[in-house]
Amino acid sequence: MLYLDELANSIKRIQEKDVRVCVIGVGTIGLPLATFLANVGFQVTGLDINQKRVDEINSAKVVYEYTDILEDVVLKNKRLRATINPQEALDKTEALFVCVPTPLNTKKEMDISNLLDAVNRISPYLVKGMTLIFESSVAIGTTRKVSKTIEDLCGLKFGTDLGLAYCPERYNPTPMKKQTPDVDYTISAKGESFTVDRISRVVGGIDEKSTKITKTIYSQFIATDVTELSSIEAAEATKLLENIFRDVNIALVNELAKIYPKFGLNVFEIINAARSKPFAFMPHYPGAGVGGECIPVDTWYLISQAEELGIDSRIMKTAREINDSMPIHMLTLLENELRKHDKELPTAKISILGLCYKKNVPDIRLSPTFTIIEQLKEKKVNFLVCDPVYENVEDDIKLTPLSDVFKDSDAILFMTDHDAFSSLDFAKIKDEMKTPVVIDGRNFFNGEKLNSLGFCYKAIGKP
Ligand code: SAJ
Repeated sequence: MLYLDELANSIKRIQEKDVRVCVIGVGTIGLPLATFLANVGFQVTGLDINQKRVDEINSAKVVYEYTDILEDVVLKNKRLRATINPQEALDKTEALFVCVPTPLNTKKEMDISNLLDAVNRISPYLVKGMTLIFESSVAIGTTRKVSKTIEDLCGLKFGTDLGLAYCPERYNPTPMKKQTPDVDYTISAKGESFTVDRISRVVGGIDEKSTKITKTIYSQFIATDVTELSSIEAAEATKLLENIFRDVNIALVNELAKIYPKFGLNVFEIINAARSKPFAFMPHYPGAGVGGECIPVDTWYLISQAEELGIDSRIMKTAREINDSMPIHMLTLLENELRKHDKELPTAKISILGLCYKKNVPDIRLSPTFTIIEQLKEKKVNFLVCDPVYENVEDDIKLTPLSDVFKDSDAILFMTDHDAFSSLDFAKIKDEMKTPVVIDGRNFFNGEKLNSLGFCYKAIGKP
């Protein structure tokens, strides 16, 4: 088995793809990983608790950015199969990847119930020689803590019987088919798109052997680097830094977006000017809020840990506060504009464009739009939500088609900069609306053009 074999032999077998692997949790993070592992030749089993998801995978009917590769590995060469049965999934398996969600609980603490559930399901089937690799974002020290639970459950020891490593996911949620280059990254990446195989990774193991085995596996499908770190904790901390760095820098420009317009300055002009500096500046953009299961979550992991250490992490807390305030800032801009038309919010009808937390990505987790909806419901405001990118109907949010969302509306609240909103016929929309107010939360529209059409255009970060 991989971890107990001579390292050179294990590396050789990995390079020959003569190792069965299992990905536990084939959701947003796990399925792309399973797809790329199978695509380079590994026999892969995806283990999930959701039978519907398993069926979608086994019929390659999952709509996501790698559907074409999924069809190959599931239907053509049959190297990827999903199941809800842990015994079946771990049979003859030597490397296990754990990619289950680690959201926040209501007290903004890390919730590892999915991790513990996965651990309980697989522990009876763990055998000596297996290597476990965790990808889920976690607070520092969590992987080692969970490994102790596994040892108690299966009676085997990491670093003796089992290999253990942490290789944080760096999944870049991307739309189905790339319509526009990753604007954020254009400076350094020249419009390159960051697919799973083009995103370098870091890995930290319980020992050098675990690190080397893990690095070798990822290197089979990652075209760029896989950096070895000194410990599991170093890898956990790296992931947190990456996302907290983004959260704090977005908070900075969100704060500037409340200040600069008071000087009659457009913050986007300023950011793009600063961006012309060839070093030491990475552009981030203000907007209607920070959503998704990553950026607004990972920062709280470290805030809670710092608190336990008696350290008051003021920058991180303030960043969370500022980014969480942006939907409210949108509403303030809206109320001010409506008042210019002798309208008060409670009597207005609002058209919200965008439920997804990010451009062109069908994902509504922790979307800033939910804060808007909560506030409007509290104020008993009549509103409609439109999002052409999001299809799920299960949610209690009724989506209105683009063709009907503007009728008798008093204002458009623009929350998500989907490409699907880029060819709106504003001349026609103005005729449908009662009060032509537009609040742009994503620097998406040309304000002068809208004003020339008789709209009252107001945007985050602009005077
Ligand atoms: N946002 C801004 N201004 C910006 C960039 C983003 O307001 O300049 C907002 C977005 O609109 C969105 C939120 O922040 O609501 C998060 O978007 P994102 O693109 O920053 O992040 P995610 O959650 O889609 O993916 C992030 C990425 N992390 C980093 O870029 C450091 C991704 O690489 C990670 O793999 C992912 O988190 C994760 O899984 O951790």
